Amino acid sequence: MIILILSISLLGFLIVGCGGGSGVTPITVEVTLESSVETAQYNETYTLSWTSNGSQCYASGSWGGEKTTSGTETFTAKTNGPIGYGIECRKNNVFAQAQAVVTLEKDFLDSLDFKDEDAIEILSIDHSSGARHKVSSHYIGDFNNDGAQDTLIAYRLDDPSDSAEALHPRFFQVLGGDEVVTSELTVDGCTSGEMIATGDFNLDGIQDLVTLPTKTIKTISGEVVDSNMCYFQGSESGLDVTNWNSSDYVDNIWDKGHMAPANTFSCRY
Ligand SMILES: [Ca+2]
Ligand SMILES: [Ca+2]
Repeated sequence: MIILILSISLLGFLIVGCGGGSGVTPITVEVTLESSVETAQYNETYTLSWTSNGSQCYASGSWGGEKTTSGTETFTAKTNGPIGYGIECRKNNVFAQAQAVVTLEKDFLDSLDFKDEDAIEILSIDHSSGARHKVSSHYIGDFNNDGAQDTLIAYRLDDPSDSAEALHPRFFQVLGGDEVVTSELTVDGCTSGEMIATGDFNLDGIQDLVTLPTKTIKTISGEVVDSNMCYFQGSESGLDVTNWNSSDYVDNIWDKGHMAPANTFSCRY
């Protein structure tokens, strides 16, 4: 009997509720969100604009926080790929949402810069157009004993018009510290740029490097490289290659003094 009474009471409430709403204009909330561009290149700025008749708006997705009910906000493209922005506005308990997607495009050279900060170019390598190219190896260490990390980069080209360029890697040194110093190391005759080993070979307390001969990694075009060992001597001014001689450490050649057969490694010190 108690259950019956409660049911009747609920039914009565529902009828009153429906009847009372027929004369009230329902609240509607709208919001629009637009980007100034669909696609933005690296470091390009773009603007989001939004407007709503709601009383409060909140951002979601790649931005956040409470927003005014209409406004604009400018962004700088730093990452890569599609990036989504959402906004939700409300009045009382009625909500509306809008989204916008901007596709950011970024070259490989910019791929390490994710923040909206000034980027400093520390190395730029010019070569003939059309040549394939790659960083064949790199090594990080302290080459001048100043406590700051430095980098040696070996860079290979595959230029069909210049076989010497394809055979010999180029080397670039980046000395770290408060002021980054970049330079190309001219290592005439060096054909090894795939594997780098380190040690203090002359026992002066400063790290040295050596690129090792290899037959397993070739030039970009697939040519086997008859490679030698190329020494980079650490010094207070960075890696020093002035004393290196391409005929000192040679792989896969006849040694003049010992008549070693081909495919035998020969090292003269
Ligand atoms: Ca250093
Ligand atoms: Ca040394």
